[in-house]
Amino acid sequence: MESNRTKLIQLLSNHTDDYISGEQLSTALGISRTAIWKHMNDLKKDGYEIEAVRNKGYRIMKVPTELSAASLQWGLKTKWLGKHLIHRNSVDSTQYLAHDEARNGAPHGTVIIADHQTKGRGRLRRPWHSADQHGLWFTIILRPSRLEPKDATQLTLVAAVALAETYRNFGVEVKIKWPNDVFSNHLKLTGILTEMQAEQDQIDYILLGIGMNINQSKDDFPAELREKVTSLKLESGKTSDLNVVFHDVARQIEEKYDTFIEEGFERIKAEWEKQAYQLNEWITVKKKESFRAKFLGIENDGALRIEDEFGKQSVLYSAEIIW
Ligand code: BT5
Repeated sequence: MESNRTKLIQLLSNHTDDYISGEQLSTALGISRTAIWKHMNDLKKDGYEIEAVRNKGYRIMKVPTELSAASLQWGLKTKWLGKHLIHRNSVDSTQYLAHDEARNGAPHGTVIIADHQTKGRGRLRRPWHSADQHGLWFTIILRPSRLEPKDATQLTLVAAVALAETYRNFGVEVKIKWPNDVFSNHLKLTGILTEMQAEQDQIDYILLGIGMNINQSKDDFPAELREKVTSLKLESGKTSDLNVVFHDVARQIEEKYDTFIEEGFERIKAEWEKQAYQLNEWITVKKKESFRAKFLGIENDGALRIEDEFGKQSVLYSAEIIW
């Protein structure tokens, strides 16, 4: 379900060094030249600088750095992820909007993204701080046709491996903390929230919610979080264009997801373990009671394997870990 707008963005982004005529655009999209002209005006409103030259056509001179559906799709080199994309300046939570969109039939790969969330949330309804235009707060709607509900939690780990790849591309080394955090220098850089709607053995949709701290300084975080969190800027020393980071992370997630669906979890698991936070170290596991255990790795289904002080091994599906 690619919109004309998406197709137009793609055509224009393939022609940044030369002009593309209104005629060519209208043939490629199957819409009138007037409709093209209207789209161009919308792009200008989104902050694009467009040069229009008689007898030559259009050329984009400058792409905005603010987030918009157009800027997020501009230069997006994915096959299916983000082809359908909804951007809002402010939402309660991209997860809520994604649930609504998914229930209304939004296709696989739909991205819901916002500059700001007023009720961003983590697991167990913990709040997620989503500073305005300082991070990427987005949810991907996935409709895997060949995945059993019991394996859906693996997607959190798939996403974490993809995120680690993106941070590396931006010069930051990270560790993945089971089950859903990406850490840098012992500070939380990103959180992942995976939610599923399924009936018996059939997944209807999965929402992969990702919160990436990008351009925050320490003061942009509430006081109670400052000692525990970090951002790409704090780690790399550079301010990043949110659009550019999104393009990279979308590609990484698509690639890892496709590998996961086609080849299964094995390869992702190996990549995950290579970057695991505190692998083979002692951690505190909090269930009914707290106990010390050594973190040995993850299972094929994504569960956590530990060994207690007496050498007894066990597998955890959900637990609070004090790292
Ligand atoms: C998570 O939960 O880490 C999952 C966060 C997912 C956020 C995304 S943003 C897009 C989408 N829409 C949403 O509404 N949510 C998703 P959890 O493991 O429960 O961690 C939550 C804890 O992280 C909080 O209790 C805080 O201690 C801490 N925290 C809150 N905001 C943070 C931030 N911006 N950066 C780092 N840590 C934060």
